Amino acid sequence: MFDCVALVGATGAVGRIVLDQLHARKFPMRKLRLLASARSAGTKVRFGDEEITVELLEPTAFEGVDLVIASTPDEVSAEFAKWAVDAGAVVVDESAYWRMDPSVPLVIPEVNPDAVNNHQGIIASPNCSTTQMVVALAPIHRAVGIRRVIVSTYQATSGAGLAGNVELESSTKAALGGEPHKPETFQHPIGFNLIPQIGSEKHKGYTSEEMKMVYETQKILGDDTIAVCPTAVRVPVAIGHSESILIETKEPLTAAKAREIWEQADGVTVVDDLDNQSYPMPRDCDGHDDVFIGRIREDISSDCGIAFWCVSDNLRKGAATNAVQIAELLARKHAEKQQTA
Ligand code: 2RA
Repeated sequence: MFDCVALVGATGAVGRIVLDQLHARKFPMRKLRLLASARSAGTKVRFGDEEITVELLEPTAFEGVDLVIASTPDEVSAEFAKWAVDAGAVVVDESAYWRMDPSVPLVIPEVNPDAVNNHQGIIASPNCSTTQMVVALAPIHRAVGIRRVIVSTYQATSGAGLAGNVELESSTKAALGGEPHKPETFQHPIGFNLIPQIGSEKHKGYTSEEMKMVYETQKILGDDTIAVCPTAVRVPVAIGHSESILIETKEPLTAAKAREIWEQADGVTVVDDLDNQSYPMPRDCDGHDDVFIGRIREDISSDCGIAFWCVSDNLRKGAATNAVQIAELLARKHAEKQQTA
């Protein structure tokens, strides 16, 4: 059991779910501290029957902390993670800042749990759009090898934080009322619209969000020969990222075999019965921790491909749940160490 766990960013969209998960999953800790910027410091936050006062995130804040779970903007993580590591804590970080650092493991517990053993104080949790895709790809890659992935995402507004959902509502209301609407969080009005840009230009016309799906997939699967061609699109859905994915496999794979592999995979629920209009949809996946897969088909344009549809709650498996699962891996290792000490 950890003596003290700190949650950085407890008042954000993901931080709130981390809190719920720590409570619901009875995370093994004696004390929980909440840390945030001056704007939220002093706020009281409910944790089960307790009320915890948010403390200021500052260099001396990590004294006596064993484990940190953090959901903050990249620039905040760049600064505070070192304070925490210097104070002897291990940091599970959800920002993008550390993900591609070669000394930082990038972990999805169902896919590469052993990577946590190589940490040097910081463990990163992948981007939401990558996480759900890689949970789906990993068992297929293990079975027959994946050569190439073509993916289009349909990403919920909550991926941009609480402000994203506020803007979904205001933009939709403005459109319904025939009022003008000036977007602040997104590049264009999101109500009744699709925006084929998430992030900014990063590489050869691909956005930062799209290139995360390339680099992070290769790092987690430990195979930089896997080619990924992504298109990331923001859609007017509050919670739940959806992805249309085509994988080119190294060996032929039938749709029936792919379905069987996914039915046995950890963290995956198959919902796939087209005749009965049954397939994953964001409204059904909201509030669930699994990655949902449906519309499983053989690629009719090639001999070695599987097409499918994948949906997951971006705030849960895409962020909070994955971070808490990494923390649970660390807690198990910590308990083993305490037993042998
Ligand atoms: C988004 N993937 O949906 C991002 C959040 N990390 O905007």
